[in-house]
Amino acid sequence: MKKRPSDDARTRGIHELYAEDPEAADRQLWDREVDPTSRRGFLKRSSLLAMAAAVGGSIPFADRMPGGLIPAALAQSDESFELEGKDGLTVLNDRPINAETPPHLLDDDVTPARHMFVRNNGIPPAIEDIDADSWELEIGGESCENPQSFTIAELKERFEHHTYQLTVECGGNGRHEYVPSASGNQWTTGAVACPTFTGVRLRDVLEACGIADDAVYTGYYGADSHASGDPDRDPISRGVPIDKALEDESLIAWAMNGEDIPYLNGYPLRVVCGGWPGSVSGKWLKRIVIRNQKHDGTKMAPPSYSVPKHPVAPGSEVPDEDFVTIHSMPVKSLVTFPESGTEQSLDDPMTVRGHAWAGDLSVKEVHVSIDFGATWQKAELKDAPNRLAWQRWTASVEFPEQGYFEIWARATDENGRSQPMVVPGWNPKGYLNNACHRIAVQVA
Ligand SMILES: Nc1nc2c(c(=O)[nH]1)N[C@H]1C(S)=C(S)[C@@H](COP(=O)(O)O)O[C@H]1N2
Ligand SMILES: [Mo]
Repeated sequence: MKKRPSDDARTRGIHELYAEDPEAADRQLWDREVDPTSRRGFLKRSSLLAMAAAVGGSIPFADRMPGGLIPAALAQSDESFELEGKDGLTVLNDRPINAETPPHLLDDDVTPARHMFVRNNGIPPAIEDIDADSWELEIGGESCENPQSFTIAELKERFEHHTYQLTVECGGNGRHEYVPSASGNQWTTGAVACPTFTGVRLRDVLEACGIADDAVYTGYYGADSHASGDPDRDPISRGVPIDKALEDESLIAWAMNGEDIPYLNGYPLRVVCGGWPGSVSGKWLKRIVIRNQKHDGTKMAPPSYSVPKHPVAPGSEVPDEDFVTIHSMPVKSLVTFPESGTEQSLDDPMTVRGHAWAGDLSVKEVHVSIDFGATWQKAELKDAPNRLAWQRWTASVEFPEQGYFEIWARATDENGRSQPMVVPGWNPKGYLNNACHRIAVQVA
């Protein structure tokens, strides 16, 4: 898909680096991390968008700002860098913008928009270029019998509306714990959320456009552009096997928690396929293709969103043919209350709670431990409000004496698989870390 040509300051310069050494340019753009507490070097190659979001408004003279300048609004403030519309998120990278949610801010049953993480692979469409009224979604591809376009109003009018609460977790959530470390955003635990999404079934729309007998896969294209500014490159274009696309819960959504989808989460339209790596849920959705082969868009090929077929020793080089694409995410849980570091009185039992999820499966049990996994007590676990939503768990724990304790949580899926207590199988890109989450408690 052709992208809007980029002619502004944010991409000048990097073009030349791309021409000389595309890999080095990619590394610079994708892998640079920001220490959110220092802000040193924070805006070196930052986009106008990130800067505007950071200072809380547009910057009329942005094209005159020297590279590397830290806006005074940030340099003179002690507040940590905040994204507009997001509250308390930790920014891992500002170009592209990537921000995760501390666990205690994920305590709500339904994740509020302000607490949903942001994972951008490229530069989102400029907000002033987005017009929801004229936005068109195109359906095509070689296995589409009757390609068509729909405005959002037409989608709303022609198809039944559905609302589901859906777990979206980045495949790289937990990456920071792998040794040797994998390149990419060093997500800790916060690249997961479970808001509600409202839209139409992907199935209904694809069926209206005719799914040919040879259809095996779908692919999406969004309106964001590649960080290099190259209009012929997509930042990401992934998809799912046709069976996953045709599930009841796979949506083309225009609303999150009953409101417009937040800009950074894909306004005005996105696809959501819960339980799979977040990367299959395309934001700023412009086009869906029905494919007669596995989709071959950007970041479909290994090592992207792929893991070795067989366990490998940490640090191994894995040839492309030994990778498989990640489908369902593994069983996992979070302790969302209390916040790690809490002080607790020895006299009182403590309420602990969180969420558990298991990709396409449901969670059967959650256990908690206060003695580093030596003994476990069963938590109360609720059913999910619908398939592919996380499940609330709660436990009451009593401490035997004063001192430093950790609370560990471990979920088990319907097939009997549990979370590992240590970091699971190393893989080159650091995906699928579902090790038990733990929090610290001081009992006095
Ligand atoms: N168009 C587009 N869609 C995208 C992405 C992107 O960069 N561009 N990132 C993907 C990835 S890797 C993830 S984990 C989810 C994150 O969704 P969120 O940013 O709304 O939390 O969006 C996915 N969809
Ligand atoms: Mo992701």
